[in-house]
Amino acid sequence: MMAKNKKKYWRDLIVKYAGNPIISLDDIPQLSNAVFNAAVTKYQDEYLLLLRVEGLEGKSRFFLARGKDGFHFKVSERPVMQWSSQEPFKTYEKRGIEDPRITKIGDTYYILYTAVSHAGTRIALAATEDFKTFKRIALISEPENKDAALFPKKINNRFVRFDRPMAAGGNIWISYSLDLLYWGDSKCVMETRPGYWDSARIGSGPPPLETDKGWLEIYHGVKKTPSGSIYRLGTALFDLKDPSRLIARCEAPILSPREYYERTGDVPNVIFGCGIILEETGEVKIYYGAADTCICVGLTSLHDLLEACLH
Ligand code: BMA
Repeated sequence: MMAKNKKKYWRDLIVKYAGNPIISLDDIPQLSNAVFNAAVTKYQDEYLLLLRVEGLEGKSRFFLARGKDGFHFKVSERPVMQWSSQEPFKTYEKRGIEDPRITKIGDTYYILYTAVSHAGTRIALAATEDFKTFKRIALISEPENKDAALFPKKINNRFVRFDRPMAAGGNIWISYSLDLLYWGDSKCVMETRPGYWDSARIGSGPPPLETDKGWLEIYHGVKKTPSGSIYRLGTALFDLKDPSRLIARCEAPILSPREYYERTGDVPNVIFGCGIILEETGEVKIYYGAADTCICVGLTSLHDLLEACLH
């Protein structure tokens, strides 16, 4: 066991909240298998998490958790979104819905999530204005695509998203749309790096943050080892006017699985971030799933994230 005061030379940029995990299976009011990969937003005077909860049968649905301080949450009694019973969603959500990301545009909170079926994974779009009624809008990709993060505003009159088609290992792409329904003009914007911690696969995390240095994206990178994959988080910066142009990318990850709850679970050694909150003070909270088993939060600042990316 490590001596209590031993300096942690391997400490990451992101500081893990001492009360992690903030949500685990015991907090879910229905018998379930795991809770992980939550989207986050602020609504009225609360933090809301849209939680991916995997049931005992193995399929995921979304519960909603509410909290006042960003660290303590109460989970809804029932799921707020299940796999759909209405076509065309019914066919493509037969194996559940996963990994939501929330983006607010105007008064609407858009939810991009992964629809899972025998046909593979597709990106799906839903929306809510009050977190009581959730309306499905469309399936917006072909298979195999997932990890979609919608930008919080239109750029040159078009909606913009990052996504991750499962080709050539798994790289991050950008696509554009006039109406959120039909997407195109797609380009590969960031690739895996041989020899690096993000050598096997990468995918976008939370919706990009607009900063004066560019669009800041927290992404996950996967490295394959003889005993399985390791999922970590990193930063990348894209041009404000042309978000397909990568300006900078971190060398080292900003968050790695090191704690027991990140190393041990249904899928070991996983940190998977779908949610980010930038506070008015410049503090950043990153919500992440740990080991596909529980939800944690990590803390840093916008300044430090940009520094890590640029230098
Ligand atoms: C990814 C997604 C995530 C999951 C991660 C680690 O491909 O399926 O939902 O957390 O793998 O298992």
